[in-house]
Amino acid sequence: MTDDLTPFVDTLVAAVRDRRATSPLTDSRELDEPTALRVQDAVVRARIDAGATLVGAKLGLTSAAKQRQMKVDRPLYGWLTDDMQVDTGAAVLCERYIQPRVEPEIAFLLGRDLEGPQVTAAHVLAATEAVFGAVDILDSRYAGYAFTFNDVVADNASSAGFVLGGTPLDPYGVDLRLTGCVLEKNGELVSTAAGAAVMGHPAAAVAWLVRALAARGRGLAGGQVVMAGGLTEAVAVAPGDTVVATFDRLGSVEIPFR
Ligand code: 0L1
Ligand code: MG
Repeated sequence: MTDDLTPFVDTLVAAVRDRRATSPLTDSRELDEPTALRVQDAVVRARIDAGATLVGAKLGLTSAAKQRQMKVDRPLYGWLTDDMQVDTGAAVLCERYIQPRVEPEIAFLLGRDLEGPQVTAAHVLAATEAVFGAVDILDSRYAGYAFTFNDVVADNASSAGFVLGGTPLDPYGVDLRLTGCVLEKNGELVSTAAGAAVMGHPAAAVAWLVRALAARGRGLAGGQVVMAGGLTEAVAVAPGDTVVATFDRLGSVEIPFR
């Protein structure tokens, strides 16, 4: 990390630590995508240096619903660490976050390494040990989720938490394009979607990630979890809310927020 990126990294690390939103990095300086990715790497490295373990990756902005909501027209990715994982049904303290939102996703547990510029959805399915219904807990470090694409890349794709459901399936035992999902908050229906909302097939989204990583000489490792991106718009949560995401055949994920 060159010295000139250190203020960016420090700003984002402090925002997470202090649970205080900051203004977009691009308010103070231009930030291109390669530089934003270097900031992302350094932010994740800081988390690992503080004791966390890298356990996977997440895609963001892979559905039209999410792209419309965030006014961004292409996908991005970030990284997951073990301290972000929450058990389904466990209460989540909102005070851990700045402005939490949730969105239902399909997650992949890789059984073996995946890398290369030609990887397709078929390769992803062949390398997958199990698929899960999941919920992504987002927490932009930028006030009001107001950011440019490169700002949110630098902010590790708003990564903050993730919950895997309790009914994993063999990826060949389910047509993920057709996997329906119902998102409810406090017993009220919020939105519905099917797996195809994510780049036509959630495994196609993971393949996109593998190809994007290959362009940087990287890949995914067996044992890692990959969240394929929000099927619906993200929903804000506050203490007292309970969110339930119910997936066809993959069970449900419930999160009581305190
Ligand atoms: O999981 C995501 O879709 C993250 C994308 C970043 C934009 C956001 O914070 O919603
Ligand atoms: Mg997400």
